[in-house]
Amino acid sequence: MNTTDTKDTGSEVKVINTFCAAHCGGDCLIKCYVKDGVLIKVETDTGPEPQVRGCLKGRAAREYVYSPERILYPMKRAGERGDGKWKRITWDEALDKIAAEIVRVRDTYRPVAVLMLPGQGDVQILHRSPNLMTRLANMIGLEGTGFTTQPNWEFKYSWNITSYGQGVAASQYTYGTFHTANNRADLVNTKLMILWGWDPAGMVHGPNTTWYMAQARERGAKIIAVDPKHSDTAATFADRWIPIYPGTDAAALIAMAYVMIDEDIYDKKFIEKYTVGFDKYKDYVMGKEDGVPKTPQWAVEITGMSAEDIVWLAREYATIKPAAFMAGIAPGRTAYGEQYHRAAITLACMTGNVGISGGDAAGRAWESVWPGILYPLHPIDDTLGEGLTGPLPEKYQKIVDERPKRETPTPQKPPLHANQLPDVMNMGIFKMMFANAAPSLSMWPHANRILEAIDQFEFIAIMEQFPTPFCQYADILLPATTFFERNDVGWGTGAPFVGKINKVIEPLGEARNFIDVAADLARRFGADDYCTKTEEEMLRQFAKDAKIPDWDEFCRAGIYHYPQDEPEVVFKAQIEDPENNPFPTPSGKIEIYSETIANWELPNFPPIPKYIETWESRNDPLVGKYPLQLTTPHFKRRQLSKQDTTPWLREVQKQVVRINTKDAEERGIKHGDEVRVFNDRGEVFIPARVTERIMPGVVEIPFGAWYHPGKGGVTLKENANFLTNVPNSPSGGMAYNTALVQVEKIT
Ligand SMILES: Nc1nc2c(c(=O)[nH]1)N[C@H]1C(S)=C(S)[C@@H](COP(=O)(O)OP(=O)(O)OC[C@H]3O[C@@H](n4cnc5c(=O)[nH]c(N)nc54)[C@H](O)[C@@H]3O)O[C@H]1N2
Ligand SMILES: Nc1nc2c(c(=O)[nH]1)N[C@H]1C(S)=C(S)[C@@H](COP(=O)(O)OP(=O)(O)OC[C@H]3O[C@@H](n4cnc5c(=O)[nH]c(N)nc54)[C@H](O)[C@@H]3O)O[C@H]1N2
Ligand SMILES: [Mo]
Repeated sequence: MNTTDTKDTGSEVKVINTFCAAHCGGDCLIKCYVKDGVLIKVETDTGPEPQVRGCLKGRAAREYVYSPERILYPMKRAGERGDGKWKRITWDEALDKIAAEIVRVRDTYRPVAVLMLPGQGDVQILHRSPNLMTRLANMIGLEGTGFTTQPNWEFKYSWNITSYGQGVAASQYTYGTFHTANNRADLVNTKLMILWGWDPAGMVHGPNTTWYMAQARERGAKIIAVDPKHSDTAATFADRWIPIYPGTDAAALIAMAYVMIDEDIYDKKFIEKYTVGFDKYKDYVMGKEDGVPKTPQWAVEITGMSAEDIVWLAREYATIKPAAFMAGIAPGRTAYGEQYHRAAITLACMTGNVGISGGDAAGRAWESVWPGILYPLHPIDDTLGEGLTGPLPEKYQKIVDERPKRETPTPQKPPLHANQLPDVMNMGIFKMMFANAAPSLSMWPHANRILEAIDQFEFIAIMEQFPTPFCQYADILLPATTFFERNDVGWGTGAPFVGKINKVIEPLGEARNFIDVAADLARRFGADDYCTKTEEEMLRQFAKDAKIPDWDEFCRAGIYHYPQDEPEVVFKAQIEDPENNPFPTPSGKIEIYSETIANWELPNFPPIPKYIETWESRNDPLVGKYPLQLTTPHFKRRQLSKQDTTPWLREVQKQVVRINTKDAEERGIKHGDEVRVFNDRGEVFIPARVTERIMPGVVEIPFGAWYHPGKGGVTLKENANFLTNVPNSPSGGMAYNTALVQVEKIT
């Protein structure tokens, strides 16, 4: 931490570097100027390269942290649920009440009636709600009962990964791991970049991604975007934009494989040496298996792409080397999205782009080095610090030990899919809920299910930073700190560094950390050892495990870069020396045909990549009523639902439905008109952006909106998740981008 004098007042201004824990993967350095305990200015990295420069969201931090909307005190409901009327109470009153309700509900009904609902919130190591909530549940006799905690979103434990379940499963069963991306810095070495549903100009996707893209382009790389929308990345970087109907990506990729086989322009040596099962795939692609050759013409009707474009793209990818196929995770967030990811990986093999600099393995293009496989970051699986891992009360330990464990995202033994939770809520099994950083109304598909279930709860307590629409249904609200008010550790997404989240200001009002609240609650149940070490002791241990040489310097700089001669290239060892470095699959090779998947015998999860038509596709009879395909992507100026109400950010981008000029004309809709977007699951009221930057037949509403100003405060009217659909893809992944809707002008 630096201390300087300001010339104007002579009072002391401290400069504290901290690390942005926002859930966008930017992982940026935030330089905070603090005077008299107040954050007065925010800058970003101005140090030597590689700088990790913050985006608009991080730089708007002051408006967020000091927002007049923040929940600052414990409060209890003072009107009907949903009225938004509150009365301030003390922390003791609030926690006594929550503890009493847990005991009442646990003992009157059964432990499973207490729903402990943790969300991810900010991305960090120590203050991670799921682990902390699970430990609390374990300590007070709630665990082991099946439904008590929302399954953790991490691969190893969960029966759901909201962001990229399909991508993780595809990578896991094809490569044997889901760490499939090169360090982002390696992008500068590519000659061709295919951005398949990948929009890092909006979604960040790791520190400095667009900076590396700019360098690649300056060196002459060709960039092509395949996406239903002309995204900001396509507009800024791409030589060509090729629109495609949502959920049909596998068909396009399979047709590209057809072209490569038909024209004999694929890398046979690579296929032979490093993969298994290509013959079976070839039989399917060429039509030997089912009598349908997957020609470019076959894919035209399905995808909306022209045959010429498919042929052109296949030739470009097969002949320009090295080429990075950046397989976005949004096309995977569809019904049967696993097939898209598996088909993309297969193309990366057919073009020999795996394990080489400037190439890409075409697994999910997301934070692949997380949690530190390629550099020595403390494995996130063990994120509970030592001070948080003591024994449980004996009578509960047995239940936890006997609980069925799940090791894979296979559909075989689901305890409960996160997506089923709202339906289970509606069954009246839960009688109370304690939520922290909770996945909210703006996050779940078919969100009306949650509103319908609210009355099933006799008691709801929510710990939050902001009074989200979900909070309006709470009986007790608890104020949470932001990451500016606590210490933690974060990490670079696809970049070899670890960040130090430094406490910049004291907690506002009576905001607290969940660890401390959980410890206080556990104490009310007679457990004094919820957490036995201090924040600093635990973080110092993490730093030691992560091989960070100098703790004080780490705290001062806010970041530690691991020395690297050149960017990591994933699977380099497997490609250069396969004898000694087999892929971590059962066969030791890349499994285009997967025996593991075959053994599941699931009709919609074939062992080779295949195109499977989604539900609510353009051929569904439902198009008579709801003719438009809806995508619900993330939003540049928000972090998921967070910061939706930050005024500076609201000025940047408006929440709208994008609709193509042709579709708008047919409906008499003009740019800026208020429209109703609806289907059988719900409706959304939102202004229209009439544009050529989305293809005809597709409309887009970014998810995460919860606030609509000027209409009486909090409303949910722009929330895309009233329209999305519930079923999961076979891997357990969410299908947020598979839904049909109609749009009409509000007259
Ligand atoms: N600014 C910001 N950054 C974020 C986030 C945020 O909320 N805000 N969220 C973070 C999180 S948690 C995640 S998981 C990631 C999400 O990152 P992504 O999933 O990559 O982001 P999206 O914006 O949903 O989608 C990216 C692109 O995919 C396109 N797309 C949608 N459906 C399809 C399809 O079926 N086929 C094809 N070819 N393209 C399709 C969209 O039009 C969009 O241009 O972003 C992270 N980064
Ligand atoms: N339709 C559609 N829906 C989607 C997606 C999509 O693409 N389309 N994407 C999905 C994806 S990839 C994701 S990751 C999820 C994310 O969905 P959510 O988990 O709901 O994401 P957030 O909005 O980040 O966080 C939820 C709440 O946590 C609070 N919070 C943040 N930090 C803290 C903290 O330290 N303490 C406490 N107590 N509260 C905190 C925030 O204020 C916020 O209200 O959404 C999913 N939903
Ligand atoms: Mo996500």
